[in-house]
Amino acid sequence: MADVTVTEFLLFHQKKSPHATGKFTGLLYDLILSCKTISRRINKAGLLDILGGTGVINVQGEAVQKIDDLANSIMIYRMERSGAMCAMSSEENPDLIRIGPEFPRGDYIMIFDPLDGSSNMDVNINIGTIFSIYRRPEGCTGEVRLEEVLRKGENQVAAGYCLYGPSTMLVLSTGQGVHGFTLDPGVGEFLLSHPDMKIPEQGWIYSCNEGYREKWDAAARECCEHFHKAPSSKGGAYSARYVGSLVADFHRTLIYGGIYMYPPYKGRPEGKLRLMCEANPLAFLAEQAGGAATDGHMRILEKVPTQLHSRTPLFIGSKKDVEAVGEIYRKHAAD
Ligand code: P6P
Repeated sequence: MADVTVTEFLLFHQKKSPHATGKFTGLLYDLILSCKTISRRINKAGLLDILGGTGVINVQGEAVQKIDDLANSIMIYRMERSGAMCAMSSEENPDLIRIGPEFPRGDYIMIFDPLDGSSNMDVNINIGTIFSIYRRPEGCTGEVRLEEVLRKGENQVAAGYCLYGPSTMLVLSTGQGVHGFTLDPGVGEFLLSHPDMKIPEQGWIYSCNEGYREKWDAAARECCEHFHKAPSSKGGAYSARYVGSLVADFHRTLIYGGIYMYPPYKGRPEGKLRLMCEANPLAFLAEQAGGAATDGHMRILEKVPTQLHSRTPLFIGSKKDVEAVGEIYRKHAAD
C-alpha cells in the first residue's frame, strides 16, 4: 500500500465525510501536530528531566512543567490557533476553554484528555491522548454556552486517540469506520497502517483491576466471575490483561477483542473514568468498529452529561462480551 497520510485518507477515501472541509482538515492538521509534538517530548522525557513533578528550571530559564501539564499546554496552544474551534474542554482544566477574539474561530468543539495514564510514563508504559469532536449546535452564535457542550456522545462527529508506545499510532473515526495510522518519525507523517479496524464479535481477554473486587457491587463481581468461567472465543478460558493505562487497554481490546471494565465501586458510584473525554470517544470508536460500550445499564453514547467532568462506569469491547455484562446487570436490577 502506498503511503497514505491522514489528510489524503479523509479527502480521497472518505468523500462522503461531511468534514472533508478545509476547517475540519485544519483542525486535524493541528491535532496531529500536537500529537507529534507530545510524542517527541515523551520519547525524550527520561532525558529531558520532565518526569514527575515541577520545579526544574530548563536551559531557557522556564519552569519545566509536568509532562501532562506540558501536553495540555501543547494541545491548547495549537488548537486555539487552528481556526476551527469555538470552545474546548480538557481533563486538566476545570472549566470550559473558550476561544478568545484574538484567535480565528470555527464551529468545532473538542473535548480531550491530553495525556491519559501519564503516571505510567515513570515506568515506561504506553500512554495516550484521547479526543472527542462535536460541531456546535445549529443556530448557536456568540459565546459558547456550557449546555451546548454537555451533549450525548452520539452527537460526536469524530473521535480518536494517539497512543505513545513502541510506535506512535493515531486511531480515528469520522463516522465511517475506524482507521489506524502509524507515525513514520523519519517522514514526520502518520501513514495508514490499519484500515477499517473491526473489533471481533467475541474476545479471549478480559481487562479490569481485580484489586478493587471487594469494593465492587455484586453485579460487577459476577461479571468478573463470568469471565473466569465462560469459554472465550478461543474455546478455552479468558486471559486477564490489565495495563492500567486506558488507551493501551482499549487499543488491545480494539485489535484482539474482549472487554475492558471499570465498574463503579464503594465511594465511587459513577466509577473513575470521565464520560466526555474518555468513555464517549472510545465508545464512538468501539461502535464504529462493530463493538459496544455501556455503563452496565445503557449505551455510553446515550448518556447525558450533567457536567464537563461527569464520570461513568465503563464496559467496552466485543459485542458479545459487553452483552454478557448487560445481561448480568439486568438480572441484578430485576432482583
Ligand atoms: P486504576 C489512569 O489513571 C486511568 O485514568 C486510566 O488510564 C486507567 O485505565 C485507569 O485510570 C486505571 O485506574 O484505578 O485501575 O489504577
